[in-house]
Amino acid sequence: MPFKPLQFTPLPDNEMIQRSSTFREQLATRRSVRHFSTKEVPMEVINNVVMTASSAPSGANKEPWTFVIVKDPKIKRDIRIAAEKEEKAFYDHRAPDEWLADLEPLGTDWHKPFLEDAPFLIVVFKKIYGMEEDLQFKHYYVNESVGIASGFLLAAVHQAGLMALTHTPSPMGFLSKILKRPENERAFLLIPVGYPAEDAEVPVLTKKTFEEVAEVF
Ligand code: IYR
Repeated sequence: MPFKPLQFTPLPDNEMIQRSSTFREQLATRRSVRHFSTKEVPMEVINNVVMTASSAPSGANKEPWTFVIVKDPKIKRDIRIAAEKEEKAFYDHRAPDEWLADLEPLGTDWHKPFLEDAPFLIVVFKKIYGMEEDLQFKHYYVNESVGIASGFLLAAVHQAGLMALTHTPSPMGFLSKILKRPENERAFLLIPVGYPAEDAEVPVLTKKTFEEVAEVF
């Protein structure tokens, strides 16, 4: 593998502090929404946010992910029907009481209209191993890698001025079938992207403080 000089311009402390603070404030306004508008979003934005995600670091740079972008209303409908079937079972009997109690403040239930309303669903698949032609090769730190890429994706969607939801219907096997994924791929997250509905509301949540989430030695 050839190497090249790193392009790097150091910033003065005051500018670093200013930029990190501005970014913190911008990202702190990100919210998950569950009520999407059907308003169209340009495909180019989706292309950009997916390529931001795909710029993430990954184990041995294997980029063990596929972002399946769904805009076809018929496929979105199939996904909604299959997801709601699993979610109904989850809310009706699969979920332990403690889990349901933890979800109570979020106001979620098995109805998932956002799977049809949002103009785009980005389904993130992790590749548990690589496959080229018929040859299999190893991937490393797949969950970490795909988690980081998904974080980049959420930040990029927010930066673009749009909303996303990290949705995890459980189990997610139906997504492999509907989206015809190969044997080496497993659904990781289902992320509707779009504008919020005009009457969208979000729960009042608090975030932990620096002292609660960090330790300094
Ligand atoms: N998958 C369900 C339940 C759910 C689970 C967690 I953890 C959440 O933070 C939110 C919802 C659903 O999407 O409703």
